[in-house]
Amino acid sequence: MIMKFAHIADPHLGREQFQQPFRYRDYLEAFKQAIERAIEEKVDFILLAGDLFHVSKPSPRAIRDAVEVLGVAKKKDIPIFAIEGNHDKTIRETSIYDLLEHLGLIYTIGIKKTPREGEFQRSIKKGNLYLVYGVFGDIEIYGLRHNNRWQLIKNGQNILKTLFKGRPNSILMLHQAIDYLAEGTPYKDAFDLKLSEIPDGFGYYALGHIHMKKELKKGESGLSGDIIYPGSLERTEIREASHRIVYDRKLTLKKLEENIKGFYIVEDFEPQFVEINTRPFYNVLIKGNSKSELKNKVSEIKNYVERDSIVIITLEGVVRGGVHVNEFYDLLKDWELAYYNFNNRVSSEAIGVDPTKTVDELLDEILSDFEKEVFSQLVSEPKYFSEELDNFVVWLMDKYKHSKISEKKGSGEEKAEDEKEKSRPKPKPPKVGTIDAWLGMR
Ligand SMILES: [Mn+2]
Repeated sequence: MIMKFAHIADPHLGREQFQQPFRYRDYLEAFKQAIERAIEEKVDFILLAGDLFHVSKPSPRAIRDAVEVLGVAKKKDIPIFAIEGNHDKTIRETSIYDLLEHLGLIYTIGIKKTPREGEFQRSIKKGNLYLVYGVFGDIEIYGLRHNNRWQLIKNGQNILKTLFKGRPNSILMLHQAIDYLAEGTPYKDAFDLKLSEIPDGFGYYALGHIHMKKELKKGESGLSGDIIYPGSLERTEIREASHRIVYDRKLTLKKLEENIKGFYIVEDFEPQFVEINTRPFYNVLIKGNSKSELKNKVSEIKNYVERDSIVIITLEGVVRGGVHVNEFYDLLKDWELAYYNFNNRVSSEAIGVDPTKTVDELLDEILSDFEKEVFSQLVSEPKYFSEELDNFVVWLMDKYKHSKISEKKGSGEEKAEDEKEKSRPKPKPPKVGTIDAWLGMR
């Protein structure tokens, strides 16, 4: 039997990017397209590799829309196997995924308090808990919801390699950033796993989390299967733009083929990317050394951007007295764009920094590795950061042994947490070094 499945990741349903209602619809439309294309392709099942929703408590509207789209696959008897991502996981016992599972719309896999046994799910007892995995014919689908690095690698023990043993007809689904594939993404310095930490033996590795399409063929990684990130279904930040315009001396327009959006159809473990239609998104850089030069150049962009697109313009240069973006808004108001905005990087005079350096490079010089680590974790995990603070500190101390970090507790960080977080009981410290201790913390 030829086995065929769809691998979808990071729909982020419910997100209203730029606080624009039309972006809610764009994100939903992208998800609908992916599910419909998967059905047209007559897949046997669908993998949903995390971040179905943008937040762990989605709005009633986002839940309703998700139920409707997932219901289309259910009507065709196509099972959907899912894991929670960092955006939609919760530390509570039930999540929105449980509701969807209860409605028969998805099958969740990972560590559970109760076993699942049925046509598409099996369980293996692990201590007091169960490792639930998906089954379709002779295919087995293993996976875990998103975990932080300090949860996956504890005291040198690799939880994934302890939990999972691959077989040729099995799939491993994870929502994590792998260092080797994180180049050019926000996870470059904040990866969760090294390539060497991925358990070998699976026929396919279905990843989510990195929002750009990435492929690592088995021949290149030395692993038994391809590692694939389909990327998010919609453009979630400026670096995922569809087009780049740079207007310095002359104007250049480039379609960013590497930022193509879509998902994978995988036939007998051979992945094939399927593009979906998304709204054009222009990342524009305009350089000039007077207000009038900048204004003229902004006006000229009109001939290069499509109607109903998103346009983000960064203004750069040295202008006496600086510029205010308010003076530029009116220039674009008749272009019939869906949304536009400006970043102002114009300085009023030459300042003592190297103008050839990017903001990222400058931050790189200012911040220590330790500070960068803390910031990146705070950005990607604000909510759970405090819950796992103890483990995080241990992991961090280990990583930066040479730096002198005070281990004193009860610092300002804890006071800054909101009341709800404070009243929530802190997790009991785990007995380190055993898989049961790790599972017991879930
Ligand atoms: Mn995501």
